[in-house]
Amino acid sequence: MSFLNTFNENVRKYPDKVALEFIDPPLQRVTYAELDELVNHTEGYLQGLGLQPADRVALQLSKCLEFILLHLAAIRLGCIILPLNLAYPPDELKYFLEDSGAKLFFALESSKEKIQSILPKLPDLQKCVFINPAEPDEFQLLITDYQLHSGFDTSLKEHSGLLNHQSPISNPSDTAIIIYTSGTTGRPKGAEITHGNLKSNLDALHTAWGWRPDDILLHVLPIFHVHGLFVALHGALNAGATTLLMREFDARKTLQTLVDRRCTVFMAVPTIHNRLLDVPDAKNFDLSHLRLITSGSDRLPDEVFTGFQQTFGHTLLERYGMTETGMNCSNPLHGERRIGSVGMPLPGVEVRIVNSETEEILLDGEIGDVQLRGPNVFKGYWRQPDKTSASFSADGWFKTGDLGFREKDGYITLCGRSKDLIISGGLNIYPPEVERVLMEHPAVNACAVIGCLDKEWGEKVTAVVVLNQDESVSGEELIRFCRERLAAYKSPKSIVFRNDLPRNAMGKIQKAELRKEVC
Ligand code: MCA
Repeated sequence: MSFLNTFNENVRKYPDKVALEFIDPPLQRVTYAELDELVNHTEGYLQGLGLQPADRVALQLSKCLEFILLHLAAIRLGCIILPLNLAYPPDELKYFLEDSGAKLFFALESSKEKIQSILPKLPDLQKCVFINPAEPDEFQLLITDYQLHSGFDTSLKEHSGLLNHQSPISNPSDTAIIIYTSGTTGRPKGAEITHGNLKSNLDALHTAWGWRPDDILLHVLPIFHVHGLFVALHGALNAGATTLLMREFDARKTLQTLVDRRCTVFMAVPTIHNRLLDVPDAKNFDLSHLRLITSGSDRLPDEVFTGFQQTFGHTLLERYGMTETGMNCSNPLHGERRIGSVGMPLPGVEVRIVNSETEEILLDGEIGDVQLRGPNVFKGYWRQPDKTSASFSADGWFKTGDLGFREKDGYITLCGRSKDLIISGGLNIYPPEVERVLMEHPAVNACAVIGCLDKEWGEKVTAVVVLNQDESVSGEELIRFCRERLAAYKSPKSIVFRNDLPRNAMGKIQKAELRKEVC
């Protein structure tokens, strides 16, 4: 049982149809049959390297064909994929590789110098392969040449027919992917997402959004997150649709491509939608042929929702998801897409709103903690049973950390978070992680990291800092200090110095108060 079974069927049904096309250099285009053949070769290459089912394979690559081939091939082999954000600096990267016990690591040739020093410190890592996506022939050579020497014969597979190509995975509870998420305490934790999670969520979205084989998706998101990888890329491959991939997001080029290539589906985060609205002649791009434009990963501001209606005549479809659960709720494809609401639970997903303290189920309209149950909910945090059980209620519901309410007609509206979390440009940032780094600076006595509302990013990471007596340090230096130790998107965009921080009687910093004063 794997989402790849549907992909395999699509290879048989639409062999000559374009599956993937990279629309910026290096330009690459592969049909379903070609993609399948390349994945076969890659699978042989990985097998030749000695990979076994359940081995972890880490990918810290840009958006490139090599990433997709390695991802699909490793999953076919029953391995566990670890997609890693390119923004992670060596310190963070070392933690992810070590914690997951990755056996094989694919990284960018351009990162070689930066990351080489951490590699010998990783006891489980057997091999690191550097990839240069600017030279696609090198990878082709790697996977084909390797097989010539390893004796793995993919042609046998091809002769046996694509139809017979079945994923070895049969257990839906097997982990397919680990994605690291930070938390309010301790180091980031790896969310184990199973084959069953992926498949059930894909099926639910396929129906809810009416995916069609003649869809053309313009894909502008990174592929190391749930949104770009599972919702967009898997969604299109599962439907037998065509995906046009833009390696780096560019607002004008996005609008131009949506028009020129007659795309039918587009998915993005609010920051990207906002940038499309900011293109000076946005109104001149006729997007009327698109059948679906979705928004997720962060709250969709009302002005972006209405701006899209006014500028493009499109009502954005807002949906709600999380790394641990995939997609939970969606506004309807047909029917009212309600401003400010994330819509209704997807088929198979149950949502309940409970009182934070008593876990008593609340009435419609009452605000409480959002909890979820369903086949989309992850298996647990990698090797962290305590954190796993803490994230579920006693009767097995996943605690999202979001606050919300249900309307009488079933629509869910989110209205805050019980977790200390900032979302910037669709990326989650946990303040304690940034605070921990700031506290390592010798001049810092106390600090609090908060998200200030921001038109571009949704929320802007802001650090409020109290310095030790007689110490001085500039905001720029503190930002630089953070950027050396944290991904740049997590590092504060501004630093505010204060003599003290507002605290309650227990000594806990009152962030709500601080937000009112500083933002
Ligand atoms: C880039 N920068 C950011 C962010 N992205 N700062 C804060 N928040 C961000 N999200 C900073 C860089 O560090 C850099 O700083 C400067 O902005 C420009 O970097 P660049 O890479 O050129 O940025 P960009 O191309 O303009 O990227 C903005 C973006 C990107 C296109 C909005 O962040 C993006 O693709 N976001 C989508 C993330 C996503 O897919 N999230 C889904 C997670 P400097 O110049 O100072 O070095 S999955 C999820 O959330 C759940 C499951 C769900 O429901 O989907």
